[in-house]
Amino acid sequence: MEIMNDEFYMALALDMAERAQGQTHINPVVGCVVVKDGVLVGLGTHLERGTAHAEVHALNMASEKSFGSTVYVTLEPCSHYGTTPPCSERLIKEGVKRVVVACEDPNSQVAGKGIAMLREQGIEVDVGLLQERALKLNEKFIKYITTGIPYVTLKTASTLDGKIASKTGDSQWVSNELAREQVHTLRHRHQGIMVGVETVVMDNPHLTTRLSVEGLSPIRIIVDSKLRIPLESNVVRDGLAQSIILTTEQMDVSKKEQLHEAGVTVISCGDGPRVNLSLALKKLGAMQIGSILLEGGGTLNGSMLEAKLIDRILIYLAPKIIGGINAPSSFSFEGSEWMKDAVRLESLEVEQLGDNLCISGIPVW
Ligand code: AOF
Ligand code: ZN
Repeated sequence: MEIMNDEFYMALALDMAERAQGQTHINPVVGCVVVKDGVLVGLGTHLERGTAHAEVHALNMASEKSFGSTVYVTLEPCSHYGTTPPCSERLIKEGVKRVVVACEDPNSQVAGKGIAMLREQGIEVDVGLLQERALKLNEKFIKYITTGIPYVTLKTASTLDGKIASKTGDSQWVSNELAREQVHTLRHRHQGIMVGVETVVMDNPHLTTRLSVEGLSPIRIIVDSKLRIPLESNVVRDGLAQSIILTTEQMDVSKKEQLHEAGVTVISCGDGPRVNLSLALKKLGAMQIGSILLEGGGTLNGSMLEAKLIDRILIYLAPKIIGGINAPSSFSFEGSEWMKDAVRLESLEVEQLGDNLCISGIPVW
């Protein structure tokens, strides 16, 4: 049985925020719980960018019971006039007694000012409860708001010998159904999904989110330096989500026109033979794409890794060995001469999904 204490309520606020991942655009996910005289009186979650913040929903529900209450919030209440007025001001106006905050808001417009505003008014503020969980929950938001560059999660599914397809190119399926459902949840939680043109040519995927419930499909981003993409491919024709093609000045200009007519956005990233990936991420960030799920193949995964543009790596491992000297693998790049130069992952997590494993970690650059 859960013991009732501060953590009990903060965990509820975090649970609510967790369920809203993927639907707040570049905004963070935030949960808020209001407790008065030993009972829950208000609950709120930020649901969509441009609409009420978590605290506002929770305080509206608590109404006059907000006075003298304790408020649990997963992110520092804001202090700025954004789309909505500052939450700190609202908490002060309602006369709350105590505010428990899981983590500071790294947005430079807030960054401690919200907490300071509350303390100046004599409200007791405790910061840092379940902080680690709160920071992980908003890792995408934190990267994007502090750098303007999208957070990139690399996902790959391979056999135990690191292959993502057989020597004939057969890749259906490497991982099991549970793992594949988790990947669709990941798609819902990212604003963009990125693949290389080779994947489009080989598999003609839709790159949409397909779950037993409805989900949000990410913007499809295809890296294609020469505009080799077939005009009849699903990502060009299906109209199921927006598509962006990243290319170079060496692109086929007439093809660009045709893609444009099909409703696809074509962005030139440098004049080299290959797409300048760090420039590409800057441009996507400027378009308010704050998170990208990178689904390879191996060449693009390798290039993104070499360019140090990956924030998290998720590897689904199926208990299979397929072999094939030329069978494609998760990461295809020049590679290091020495084991000491390998890219290492830290903050490792391992999850078992039936007979598959998911290994997740943060690359150390
Ligand atoms: C909070 N509670 O529920 C959220 C906060 O575009 P706006 O006006 O919604 O402002 C977004 C910024 O506000 C965002 O970058 C982050 O700093 C903060 N989000 N703050 O007190 C919330 N979603
Ligand atoms: Zn706010």
